[in-house]
Amino acid sequence: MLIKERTSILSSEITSEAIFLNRRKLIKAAAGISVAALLPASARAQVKKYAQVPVGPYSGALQPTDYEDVANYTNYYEFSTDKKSSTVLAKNLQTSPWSIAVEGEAEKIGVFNLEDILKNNPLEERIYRFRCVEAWAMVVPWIGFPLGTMLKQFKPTSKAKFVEFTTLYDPKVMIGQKTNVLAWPYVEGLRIDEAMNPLAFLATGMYDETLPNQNGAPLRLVVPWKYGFKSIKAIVKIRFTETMPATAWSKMGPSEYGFYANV
Ligand SMILES: Nc1nc2c(c(=O)[nH]1)N[C@H]1C(S)=C(S)[C@@H](COP(=O)(O)O)O[C@H]1N2
Ligand SMILES: [Mo]
Repeated sequence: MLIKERTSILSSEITSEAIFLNRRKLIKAAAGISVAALLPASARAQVKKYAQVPVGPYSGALQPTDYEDVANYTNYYEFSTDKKSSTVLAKNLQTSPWSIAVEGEAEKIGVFNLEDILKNNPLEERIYRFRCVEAWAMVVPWIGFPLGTMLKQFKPTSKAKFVEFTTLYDPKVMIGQKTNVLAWPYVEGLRIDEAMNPLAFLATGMYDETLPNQNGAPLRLVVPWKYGFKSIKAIVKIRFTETMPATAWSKMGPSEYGFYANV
């Protein structure tokens, strides 16, 4: 598989790249200046919540990709297989209030409000080079919290060998679910030790902003050593299992998208 890494800065990116780095400096200096004014228009339009979040311990010293590229070239088959269409189509998704069902091999199961989960999981920033879309590695400053820390709060039993994640099923809004490009709802999974790896991350934001809907709001997985398809968006269910979950992509193409496919 061809991998195109965007390590060189394109001329079109220089402005926002400079703005981004400048913005970090401003944040670090806690200068009380309106940093929102420096953001690209699309980012400015979003709720600004996360400006004071500390950089996490596993971040790389990497040049972030242009925000516009990360937000406007996505894979979200619930809306469209076209990488540029989900930006508009996903605007109709209601991401608040949001609850997550926790099921299976754990002591603390039930339905939890995302807000309550966030109270127990302080946000940090992780700058990952991430296989966002096949053949395209982007460097994204994610905002969120480690997956493993959250999973432990549900006290998985010794039978919990895997974790299965499920995306919302709502074909009225997620119009791509009216087609059969994938088996809906989208399901992904990790072996429990992969899930507990400190790099595995749950994102609620990126570039100091609330996560755009097309990138998986309100909660999406980021597994930087796996192909993009593992990083499931709009999670509504987490299930601890003894057996390997049947995932949407492994049903579609088991040889190409196997459960353990690494980058
Ligand atoms: N629910 C859901 N999650 C998903 C997908 C999807 O179609 N639906 N696509 C996956 C694929 S194939 C990739 S490459 C990444 C892309 O993440 P990005 O769009 O934020 O770059 O999301 C993954 N998560
Ligand atoms: Mo992908």
